[in-house]
Amino acid sequence: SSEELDERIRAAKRALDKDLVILGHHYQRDDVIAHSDHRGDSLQLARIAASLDSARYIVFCGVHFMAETADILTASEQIVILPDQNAGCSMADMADDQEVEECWEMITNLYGDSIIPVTYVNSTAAIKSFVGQHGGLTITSSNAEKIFAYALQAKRRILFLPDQHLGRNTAVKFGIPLNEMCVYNPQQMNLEFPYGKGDPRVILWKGHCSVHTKFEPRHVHEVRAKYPGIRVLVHPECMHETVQLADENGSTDFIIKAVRNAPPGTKWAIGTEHNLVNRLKQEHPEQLIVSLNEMICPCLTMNRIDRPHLLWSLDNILTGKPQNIIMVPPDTARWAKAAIDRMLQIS
Ligand code: CIZ
Ligand code: SF4
Repeated sequence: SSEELDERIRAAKRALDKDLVILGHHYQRDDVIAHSDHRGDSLQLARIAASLDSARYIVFCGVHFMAETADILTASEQIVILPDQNAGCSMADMADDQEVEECWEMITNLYGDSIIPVTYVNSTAAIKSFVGQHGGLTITSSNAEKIFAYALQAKRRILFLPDQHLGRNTAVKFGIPLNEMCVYNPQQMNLEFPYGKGDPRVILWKGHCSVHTKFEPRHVHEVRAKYPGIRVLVHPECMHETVQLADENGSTDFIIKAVRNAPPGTKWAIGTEHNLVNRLKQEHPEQLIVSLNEMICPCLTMNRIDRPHLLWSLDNILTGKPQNIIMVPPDTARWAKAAIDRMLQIS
């Protein structure tokens, strides 16, 4: 039964005691978050992972690239476990290292050494490593503006991986015109100029989040018609046109704080992952909170992590046979860490 499952997870946690830390991303199911020792967004969890020097086992309830980052930032004797190996991220999987090599060759032929590569943390360790090797750095949605400012000072152009929307929305905040952004299409191996052809300052990889792109401009119009005075709050992984119409946009942490700091009676339509919107709804009954798109599903890969997988992971540790260990090869990890460390120093 459900109570039995919770009790078995609690018992396993007690048995492992200080040897275990469970990290939970804000997009996880409520019943998994209930068992996490720390919850956070990807930047917060990366920082927490880096500070955990005593825990031998880190069970990461989130997606694959986040567990890779935790492995990169923790000591070599610490073991990072992802309860379901199939919990990937469709956005991260939209850029593979071979394709990025091809892109880099093409754009450096066109624009010489005027380009700095920047990758969203939602990318594989191999992509972070490529970026680290080419003098670039990682970025999260909560430090995007600081990192962009740094990158634009370092070079004339940015190659932004793998989320075109976060890249475009951040570049707009810097006053870069839409026609000075192009999109690299890895299937066609060419540059597209969806908003007209200027001299590109930002080359956006043609990737997207399958969850956040489901919030469309029409949803903003519909929700405003239905709830007069409602504030629309979205994540910058949403399309530019949606972000432009919203009242506010920002990272997971920004969204949580905006709600936490709002007075009772505030009305919000939130455009981000379903589990997080639902949790905010439960935690703030004094406000009216709706999803910007009520038809949306949770992030399917985040949702793969459930209590049976969590318990299975803990039981495997207890029997001395940990499974689903995430181990980034040392060479990849070294360069990926260089890209992450540059970001952590700046943000
Ligand atoms: O996976 C995502 O979409 C996000 C926003 C992760 C994070 O924690 O920044
Ligand atoms: Fe990836 Fe989007 Fe899911 Fe985040 S919400 S893990 S970016 S697919």
